[in-house]
Amino acid sequence: MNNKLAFKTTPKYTEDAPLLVQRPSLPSRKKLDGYIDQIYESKWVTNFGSLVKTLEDNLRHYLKVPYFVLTSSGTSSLQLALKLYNIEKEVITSPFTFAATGQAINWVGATPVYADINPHSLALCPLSCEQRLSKDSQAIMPVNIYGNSHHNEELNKLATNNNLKVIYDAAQSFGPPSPMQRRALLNGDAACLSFHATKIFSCVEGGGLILHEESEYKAARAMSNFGFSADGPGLLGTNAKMNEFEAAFGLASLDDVVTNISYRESLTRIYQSLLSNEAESGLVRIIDSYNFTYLPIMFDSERTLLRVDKALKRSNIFGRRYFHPLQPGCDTSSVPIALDSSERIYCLPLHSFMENEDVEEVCAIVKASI
Ligand code: T4K
Repeated sequence: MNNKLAFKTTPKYTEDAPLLVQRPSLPSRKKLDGYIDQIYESKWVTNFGSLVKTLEDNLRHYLKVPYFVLTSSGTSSLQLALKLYNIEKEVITSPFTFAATGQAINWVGATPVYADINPHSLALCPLSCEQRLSKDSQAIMPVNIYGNSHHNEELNKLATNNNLKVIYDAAQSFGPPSPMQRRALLNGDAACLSFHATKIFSCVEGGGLILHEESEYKAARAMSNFGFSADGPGLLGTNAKMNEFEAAFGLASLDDVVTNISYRESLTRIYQSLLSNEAESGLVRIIDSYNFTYLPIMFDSERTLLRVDKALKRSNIFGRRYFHPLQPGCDTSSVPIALDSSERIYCLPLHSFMENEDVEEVCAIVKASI
């Protein structure tokens, strides 16, 4: 092979430098170092230090929510919320979600009952939830999939009419206030956010719990710290605290969230434009992600999805089947829309380290292998 040709066919991504579905957004080193210096000066590294308190306050203001508890992960936020309301029987939820949703319910000794999703929004379907109600139903846990929250008002109404708690799995819902964000975070009793490295706002690991009552805020705060409280002992606790280093990462990252979201929005627009012919002819459907954390596309069949995935992998590009398979223990025959969606949904790479040319590269392969 002549050298010119060899150069031309050198792949853009390699095994050592692949294009991944997500990459963490990293804050400025200078800003982060400033916060780390504060930790070294205070010699206070965990157990509600000043950076955790500052980040908790800043996030409460940023999100415009009444009460906010910073936690160690999205999963621990879900567990705390379930424990806070003494949920130990049935929780109706979506089977089309990350493993943590069903696991948190099982972990507190309750039972997830899976309802189907809406084919357009891919979120929990209120009618299907209603059909799953039983004498043991205690809560509904809608999942704000890709940050979206289309049916939350109806779900909240259903819960109120049936005396159920509503705990949002809002792990994917971080973003500045907007109608979609308000619906995602504020309609129910509690909403649980994740600040994992792959989220639009990250503390490396971390999460948050949004509540509406001061008494619940105090209880959840105490429960996140072994149940210790100024009002005396009595609550069953765990260790779900964030530490000062994670809070430093969060504080240094918070200013960049809006820039990150708009950068990802610009990449999303390029994806939409390059795949518009395929979308118009029904070969793919590009699903909205309100805060541009994900780039989910639905193929016409699982066969197409697998063919595209294989072609991308050959070029060291790694999308992900968020979310496939459905939650373990789910009777898939009772949730046909979730099953069908999960077989055809695929998230293409989308993160702050990508350039326009990366999107062009991905789309060229998708178009060629559809
Ligand atoms: N509920 C829902 C609906 C959720 O989506 C999640 C989390 C939760 C609850 C629970 O929240 P947390 O307890 O996690 O706070 C990732 C995340 O770990 C997980 O937080 C997230 N959902 C889920 C959707 O995505 P995996 O198993 O896909 O992660 P992993 O390690 O394969 O990483 C994904 C991509 O990011 C890979 O391409 C590698 C890349 N990556 C990852 C890390 C950690 C990096 O480039 N750098 C990194 O540091 O779950």
